This record gives sequence, C-alpha cells and structure tokens, in this order.
Amino acid sequence: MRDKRGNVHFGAIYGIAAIIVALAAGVALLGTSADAATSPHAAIDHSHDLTINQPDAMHVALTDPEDLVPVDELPVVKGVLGFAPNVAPAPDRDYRAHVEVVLDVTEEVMRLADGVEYRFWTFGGAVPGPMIRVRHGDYVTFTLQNHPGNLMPHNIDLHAVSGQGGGAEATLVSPGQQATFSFTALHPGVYIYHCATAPVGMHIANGMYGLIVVEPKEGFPPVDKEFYVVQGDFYTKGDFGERGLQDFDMQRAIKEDAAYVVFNGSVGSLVGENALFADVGDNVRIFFGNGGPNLSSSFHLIGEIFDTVNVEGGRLLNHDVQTTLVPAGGAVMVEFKLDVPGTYNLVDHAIFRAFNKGAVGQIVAVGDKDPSIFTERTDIRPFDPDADQ
Ligand SMILES: [Cu+2]
Repeated sequence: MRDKRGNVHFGAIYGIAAIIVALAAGVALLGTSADAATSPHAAIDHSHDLTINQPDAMHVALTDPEDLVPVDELPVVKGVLGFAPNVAPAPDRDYRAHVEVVLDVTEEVMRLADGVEYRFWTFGGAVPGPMIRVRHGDYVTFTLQNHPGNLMPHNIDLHAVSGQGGGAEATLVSPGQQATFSFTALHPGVYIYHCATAPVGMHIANGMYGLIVVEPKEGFPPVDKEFYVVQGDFYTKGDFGERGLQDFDMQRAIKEDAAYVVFNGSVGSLVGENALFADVGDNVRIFFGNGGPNLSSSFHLIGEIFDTVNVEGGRLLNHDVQTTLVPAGGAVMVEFKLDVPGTYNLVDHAIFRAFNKGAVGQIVAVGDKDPSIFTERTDIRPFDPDADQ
C-alpha cells in the first residue's frame, strides 16, 4: 500500500522545510543583531523582528533527523489498542516508526443500563472505541473495516490528523469493505476520533468515538496508574431507566435532551465492581474524552484536586484544578495523587447528569489513612441554638 514516490515526496518536503526554517532563523538572527547595532530602540521595537513569528517549536521538532527517515526505512510497528478503562501501552521508544492500526466497525445490541439495551454502532466492538496511542512524528497507516453484517456505511475522522476530514473521506466504507490511508502525527496531544458519516450526529450518538493519543517524543511523565474514560450523551425514545431495547430518538438528539449521559458507554461502567482501583500515594493519570455528540462535560473528581491538567489535551499545563471543561469532540489529560483512602466519584458536575442520567464513575483508593490530611468525622451531636454553651 505504501507509495514510494510519496515517501520521497515526504522526505523532500521535510528537507525543504528544514532549509527554510534554518534560513528564517539565520535571517532573524542577522536582523536582530543588525537592529541591535544600529538602533537604540531595538530592544522594544519588534516591528521587524522575525523571531516573534518564528516557527512553532513543535514543527521545528519535525525536522529532527529521525523525522527525515523515509517511510520505507521506518520500522513497522503494529498498533496495540487499549479497551476502556485500560489505556493503550505507551510507545516506549525513542525513534520514529511506521505504525499500522486496524480498527473494525460493528453494529450490535449491548447494555446501556440495567434492563436497558441499545443498538450501538462501535469502533472495535466497544464504547468508547479503543484508545490508539502513537508517538509524535510517527507515520500511521490506518485501516477501517466495516463488517459484512453491518447495515450502514461508516468512516473515521481522527482529530490527530492533518488532512481532509481527518481521514473521513479516505475511510468511508460500506458493509463488507475496508479502506486504508496514512498520515503523519504532526501534533502531540490527546484527540477524539469519531465516525463522520451522515447523519454524523446519529453515528456519534450511537457510540462511535474514542481517543487517539499522540505522545510527545520524550513521552509523558511516568505515573503509577493510567485510565481511559470517555463521556457520551445518548438519546433514547424512552426516558432514563425505561426498560427494554431502546431506539435512537432523532428529535430528542436535535433538542439536545439527553436521556443518558454516561462514562464508557453505559450506566455503572465504572461503579462498584467495575470501579477503578489505585493505591494511596499513587499518581494517577486519566485520559478523558468527550464524544458528545452534544453536551460539554464539567469533568470533576469529588474529593480530589487535579494536580495537573493538559488543558484541552494540548501542551498548556494548568495546576490545582477542581473542574475542567471538556467540550464535545474534545479531550483532556488529568493527573492527581490520591493522598488518602476513599471512594472518589468522577462526575460531570452539571450534576443532574451525574445523579439522574448516569454520569458517575468511581476510583477506589486503598491504603493507610493520614489524619494530618483528612480526618473522618470526629464528632456528631445534637445542635440546639438556644442551649447554653
Ligand atoms: Cu458510523
């Protein structure tokens, strides 16, 4: 499937880009030193300072020697998928690779809540679809397979892709077809992927979304535990909890009147025996996406504060965050340390969704108490404002 001319083309583009970047930097340096020599205002007059608009460091990084290796010479790596709440394994390499990812599409009835079933459309037979994890600069060859027994055409728009539709046009396949395209992961970050076949909202509402993580070249900082959680809103004919096989309700979806708002595809997917477990003292990372199709998530972990948030899944780090807003079609990476034991509820803090529509999960932290950080209740007694103290 690989195109030799395409590979040469890629190499040539990067080579030219490298030369342009080098020239631009040289011109910029010459410009500033000339300014400094001739103008006393050089330090504050940036009007001709080319360094202000210097190329983004991320793109300069793609002129690393490893990025110039022709695709044909890259080691081929099979993409290992991670099924929620498990993450895909980190790339754990210091070189560019040609990653081959194969994802199939299914249409199948699965549990939405106790006693409630729904005909999901899925990537990989799961909601969310499996996590894909590659390294910044990787060349990814992606194959989408539409099972012969399916009824609908499907495709995939990966938000990590720079190119037409994020791959949607390239991967549009009828039942019994598969299609392949390739892309270079130009931007590190945490990205949603979703089906983008008309009616797009319906395909997403039926569960067709997941995360593709593009790790920075140096990798993310090590943590003790990683989890994969994606929120989605569902629009059934019946209201929340109404039993039986529920049909999709287009009018309800257009009105954004979700019957269900859930994590990882069903009510209770991360509760009780399905809860996430960690040890006290663990540093925990959650890759959290929001498939939508409609609702933004006010993502919050009750009783914990996010030490670090990669805002919107990008490189901007925020610290000491209570609630982070994750738009539909967006994602975030949060990290936190579980200081004391307990059951911590992760919720959409648009709180009726949590208690009335299903958007609750749990992380159970097991270990020693630390009363210097948190005491359990130390006293309870009647309160009478009129009584003598
Ligand atoms: Cu689809």
